[in-house]
Amino acid sequence: MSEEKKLSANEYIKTRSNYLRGTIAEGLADMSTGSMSEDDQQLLKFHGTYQQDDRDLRANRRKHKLDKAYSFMIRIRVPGGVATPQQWLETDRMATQFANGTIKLTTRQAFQFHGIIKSNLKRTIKEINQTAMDTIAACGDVNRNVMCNPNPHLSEVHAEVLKVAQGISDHLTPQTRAYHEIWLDGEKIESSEEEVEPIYGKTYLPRKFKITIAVPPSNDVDIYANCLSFIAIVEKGKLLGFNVAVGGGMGSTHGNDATYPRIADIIGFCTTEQVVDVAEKVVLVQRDFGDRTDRKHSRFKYTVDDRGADWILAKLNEYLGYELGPVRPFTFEDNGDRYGWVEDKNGNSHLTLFIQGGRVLDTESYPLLTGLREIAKIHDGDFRLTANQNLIIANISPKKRPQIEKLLEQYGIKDSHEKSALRLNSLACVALPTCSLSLAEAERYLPDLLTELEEAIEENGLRHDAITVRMTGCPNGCARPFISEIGFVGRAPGRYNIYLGGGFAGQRLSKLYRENVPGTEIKALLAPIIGRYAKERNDGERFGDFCIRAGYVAATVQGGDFHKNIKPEAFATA
Ligand code: SRM
Ligand code: SF4
Repeated sequence: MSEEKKLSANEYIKTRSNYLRGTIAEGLADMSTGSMSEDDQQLLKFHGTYQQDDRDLRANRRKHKLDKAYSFMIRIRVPGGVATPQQWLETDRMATQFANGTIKLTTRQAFQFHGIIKSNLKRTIKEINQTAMDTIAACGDVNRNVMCNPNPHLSEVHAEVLKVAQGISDHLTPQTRAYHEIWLDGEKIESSEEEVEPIYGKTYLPRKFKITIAVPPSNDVDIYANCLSFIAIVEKGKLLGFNVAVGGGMGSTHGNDATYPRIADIIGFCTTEQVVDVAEKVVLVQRDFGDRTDRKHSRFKYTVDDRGADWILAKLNEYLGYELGPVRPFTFEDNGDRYGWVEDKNGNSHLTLFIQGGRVLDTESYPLLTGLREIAKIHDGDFRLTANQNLIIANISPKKRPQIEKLLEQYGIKDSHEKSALRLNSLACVALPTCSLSLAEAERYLPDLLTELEEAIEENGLRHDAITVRMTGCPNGCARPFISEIGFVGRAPGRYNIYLGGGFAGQRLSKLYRENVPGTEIKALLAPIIGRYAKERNDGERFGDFCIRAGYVAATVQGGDFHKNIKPEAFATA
């Protein structure tokens, strides 16, 4: 990168932060305001929390000359998405006591709380740590929550792969004592000379970094959207090692073609023993060569695109001191979850529940939070968060299953997945009212839009045909909309860009089909395409593939052509 270019403002904030301390401790103690200083807001992300305000209340508060209704979002790391019943119960308690009474299951297998006021922030983070979970590096310019295929019925391989995910997570966790000092009343170190941050250094990474591990044929963790992915290669039930994929990502900005989503490149193979080393060295390549001058160009996907996957592989081999092996064959079938009950060979049962928008809460007609609380009280297995914002009640012993089935019935959770395959394959990001970047609704609107689209689905006999559909309130892509078959991306209040043609297994990017469409017109636009798909599809043809064959959109081969060839000739037939 050009040396004359000025570093981005965040680089200076990190440099002068004394390993992420800034003035966070002082800011927390200042009760004259519910907010934190601008610089500390950036640093707080590394500690797993974001300052937000309730956007539903903004206009009214402005009218009455009141400050914004500030509160904090906390993200809890759950490597591989596995939580014990005790951790679930504590998460539920804190959500009710300190947050807005809901638990958000995120698209990266983590928990989120919303609506924590400043005076409760420290106490909540401290109590999270008392449950053997943490929030450090849940956000910020570091490696985030490491994802992993959560299907426990693949128990032997899964257990091994999960251990690998947790190993990567531990190895890449920042070493600064700041987290302990600020939140856990840990002893203060005398001077920053004593501080060691061996992997990241003083300025950490140029931008956030994301790692995942998939076990084919399931791509439920969406490896193509991650900075670094490991694809388990399993032969005859034995884990041989992992293919290594680099440079995926979703974020883009409307109207800025220099930003685009990108599909990861698969560059080699490593053994299980090498994984942590490979993860560290890929992180070091990004630390040393990522763009620190422009945060819109600083994700690893741009480093890979600018320098080329071959260059990255050569540099990685140099950092490793050995070479990755050749890529091994594998197949992904889909990127969704498998709902309902499944039993493993040990006789334990696992139930995957559909959690709309990943939001666990009680409503009058659906007391999900309470029901799961009662289940957690007697559950002798664990809970697994999926990357599709769903929940697996896992490893239920034969003894407990009848009791759990009774509770599922009592709280109306039993049939959580008796829904159209369209809905079961849907994802929505948080968006309004908490996300400061959202341009339109997502989590609060997608359920209703799906109800409208389900009319077209039912009319055409497609209730059981899976089509992936994802909505985000802005093009940052938190629900990975650019690799779904139908993507809705917020453009302005009530208006969305519609993207079509993504790959069913998350292996291909979509393409813009229509821009800035009012929500009220979406069904009319999509119903004819759904109708033609039902009548004209080839055997086994997926909706995304059909949209390309029928000429609604051109195929997007790689991020660089995401904005190109928007209108194929056959566009007019839509
Ligand atoms: Fe995200 C920023 C929510 C997964 C790309 N994301 C945000 C913030 C923190 C908004 C902000 O910066 O102020 C959102 C908080 C909303 C709220 O009120 O809670 C937010 N992101 C989420 C979650 C909760 C969405 C959800 O509904 O589940 C997901 C939390 C994951 C986790 O547990 O760590 C979430 N975000 C993702 C993903 C999906 C993934 O990682 O698989 C992506 C796309 C993949 C990628 O990173 O490329 C994603 N989030 C972004 C971006 C765009 C980054 C970029 O490359 O440009 C931003 C904005 C930014 O970083 O500047 C962002
Ligand atoms: Fe917010 Fe945009 Fe992410 Fe949705 S996609 S949570 S609106 S940043």
